[in-house]
Amino acid sequence: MAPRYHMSASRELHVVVLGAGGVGKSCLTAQFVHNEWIESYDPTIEDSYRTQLQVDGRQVVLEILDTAGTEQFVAMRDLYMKTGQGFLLVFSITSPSSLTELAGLREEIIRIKDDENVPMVIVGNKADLEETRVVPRAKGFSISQKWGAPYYESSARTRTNVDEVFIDLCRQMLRKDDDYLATTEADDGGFKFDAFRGGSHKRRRRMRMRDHNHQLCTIL
Ligand SMILES: Nc1nc2c(ncn2[C@@H]2O[C@H](COP(=O)(O)OP(=O)(O)OP(=O)(O)O)[C@@H](O)[C@H]2O)c(=O)[nH]1
Ligand SMILES: [Mg+2]
Repeated sequence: MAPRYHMSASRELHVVVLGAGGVGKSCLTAQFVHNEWIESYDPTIEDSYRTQLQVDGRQVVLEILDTAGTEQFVAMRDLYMKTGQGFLLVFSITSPSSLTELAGLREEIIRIKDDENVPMVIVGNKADLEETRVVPRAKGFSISQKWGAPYYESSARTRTNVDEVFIDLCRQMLRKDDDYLATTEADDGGFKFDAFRGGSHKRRRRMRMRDHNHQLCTIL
């Protein structure tokens, strides 16, 4: 039987937005949370936002951490990679090095969380700048397939695919949580509460096998 206790309650999910400096992390977050476009560039140290939304009829509270792309501000990385449950890996389609940088970030997340199936979405931002595109859509897509994560091209300027990337990530995080709760219920044959989500290594490894379903490329 499906666990009833978390279907009605609001779920709190921790999202971390990562990527090189200037790719549009703050603009994507500001569009998603406040529906506003920011033209100026003010490098982030670290900002967090809290917002509520419905995903597939379920109430979700998102805690979004907008991180620093600039090297000098990255000291907190380990900590937020540990606490984050889902990651938006953002690059700019106008900067090939920003895509290259994502590989290292992804490896770090996997290492720190000791989990190869962390919810992630790969985002090629600034898709409105088609005339200065240097990363072909096919390249972004093939990397995301290799990583087993969905790929979206977005524009914070035109608000294209902004909601979609956050909602996709929410779905992945909810599914992972549901899987975990179902696994612990099946293991122990009884009622388990959310507080058990931290889980043991053994359980996390088992979940890895169950989560392998992304082949998505979403274009404009
Ligand atoms: N044309 C266009 N410009 C964008 C887009 N997203 C962001 N920008 C611009 O790019 C610059 C940097 O955007 P930010 O969102 O501050 O970049 P960031 O990734 O948060 O940068 P850091 O905080 O330094 O890591 C700003 O001038 C934005 O206006 C986009 O989708 N299209
Ligand atoms: Mg920023």
